[in-house]
Amino acid sequence: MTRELSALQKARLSYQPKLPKVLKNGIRGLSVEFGGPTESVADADDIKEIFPNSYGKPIATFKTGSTDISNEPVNVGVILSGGQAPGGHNVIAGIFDSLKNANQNNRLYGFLGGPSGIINGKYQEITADFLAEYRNTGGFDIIGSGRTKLETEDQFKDTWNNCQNLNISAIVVIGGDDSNTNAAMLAEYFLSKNTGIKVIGVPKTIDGDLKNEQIEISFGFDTATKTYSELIGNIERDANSAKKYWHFIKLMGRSASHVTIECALQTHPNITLISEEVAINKTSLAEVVNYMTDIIVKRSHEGKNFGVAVIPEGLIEFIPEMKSMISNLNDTLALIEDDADYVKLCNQEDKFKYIESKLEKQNAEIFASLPKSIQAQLLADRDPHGNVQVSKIETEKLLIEMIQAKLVEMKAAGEYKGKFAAQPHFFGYEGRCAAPSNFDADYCYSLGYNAFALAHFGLSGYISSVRNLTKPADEWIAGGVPLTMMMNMEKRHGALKPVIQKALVELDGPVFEYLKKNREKWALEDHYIFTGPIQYYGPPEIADVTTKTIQLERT
Ligand code: FBP
Repeated sequence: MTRELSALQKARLSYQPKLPKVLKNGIRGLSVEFGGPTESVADADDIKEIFPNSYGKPIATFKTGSTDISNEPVNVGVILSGGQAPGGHNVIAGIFDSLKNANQNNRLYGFLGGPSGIINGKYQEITADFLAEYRNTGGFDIIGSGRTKLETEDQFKDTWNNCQNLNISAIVVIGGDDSNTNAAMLAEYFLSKNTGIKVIGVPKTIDGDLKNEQIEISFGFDTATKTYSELIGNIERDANSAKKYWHFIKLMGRSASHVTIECALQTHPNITLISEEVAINKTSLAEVVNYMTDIIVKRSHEGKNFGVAVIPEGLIEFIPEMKSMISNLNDTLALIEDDADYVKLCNQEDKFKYIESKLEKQNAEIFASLPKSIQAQLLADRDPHGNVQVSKIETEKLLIEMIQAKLVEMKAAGEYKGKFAAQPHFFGYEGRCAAPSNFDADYCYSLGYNAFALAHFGLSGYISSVRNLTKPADEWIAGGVPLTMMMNMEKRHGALKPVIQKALVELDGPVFEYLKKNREKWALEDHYIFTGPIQYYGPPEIADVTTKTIQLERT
């Protein structure tokens, strides 16, 4: 079946992504340099014990050189894992071009539906023709994705069997922090069994929280934040035209507020909440409401009964009393999962009451004070990695409800005379499958190309690293970072587990500093910026420019 394509879609298929100069001659033109041994970001003793074979490996950097390639073809497997992020197809295109450049007989197999595909042995061979219609496109539909956690001996054995069946010598896991934790576990297992199968991770997530000195940005963050910023700008213009609504926009980003802060820097909304700031200041929910209400009232004194507020989706987990309640809730849910008294309850109300009765007193009171809808959202299933699904919690509506109630009180006390009409929004899924910006198209292709190079040099338990990203692609630096370097121990499903540490917004960093310096001005005066849609063609300062975050952090 031939698909109908728009003119832009057709043009994007033939876009040739840029590569760092060092990778341009393929694997043959490379040599690798190593740094010293590395340590995990925290909990070194535990991580070392869990990863005896892969712990402490050095950082690898590719240099121009030369290397031999045997005539023996190699087979590589790839999985897309976790939430969609723009550019995933280009990572696969990069791996494919890199391995075919090394040897036309090399093969690439895509496992279907995420990590479960590699356990169940469901795959699709990626051929040039098959790949052609996915180049530079958004989405993960080429092979699908999933959130299965790889952790049991049986899963590892099945994975090994399936790799042997296809004679696979390297697996590339394209994923976020949890998926790269899977990659680290799998790499350790393969090393412990002397399988010779290498595992390489690729840093994906629109959340932007998989980063460190060597991983400057996770792919998809650039395109997703540009997409949301376009929408926020459109809403700002609508708010400023109609002058009758407050728009409360929740933005994706499960824990960290990188998406929110980047969009704020791009669009200058009137209110920007940053979860990390709320956590450090131990701001209560009531204080968050007071802060927002204060701005709403001040604007109304100037006749402005409208505005735009951006809210990170992870906020609820960073408000201290909510955090403690959610953690108590997580432990309780893990405990009562098989509790016969709980399981037999059919009525939602009875279930809520039962759970409430198991919580510590203070947490039970907080839980009980929340609207029923929010209670139900807090109790929704955790994802396979034990995370609360914050995308399902309507924090924006909770805040609207609480602010509304406060304004009613203030009106009665004669402290507020304005009108408050609010529109809730949630931008998340709108941006995760957008056609990758030039930056993400180039970055992803390079990450994929580089991932095969790392496997070729025999490295395993590494994440593909392409950095120096504020410079033109030619000057990008390619190499690999050991996954154990990024790990620490965290509580999941009620037990301590090794996981990749999320990078949160640094409150003493230049990005937050910029927001802090400007947010008062943006609150009362209107400094809205209308970024417009992503541009794929045109002058580089419009079409190739990347995020404000990386520019502030790296220049
Ligand atoms: P990843 O960490 O896997 O990239 O996913 C992040 C994310 O996009 C979050 O921003 C969001 O909270 C979550 O996925 C939504 O998950 P789902 O796709 O399962 O609804």
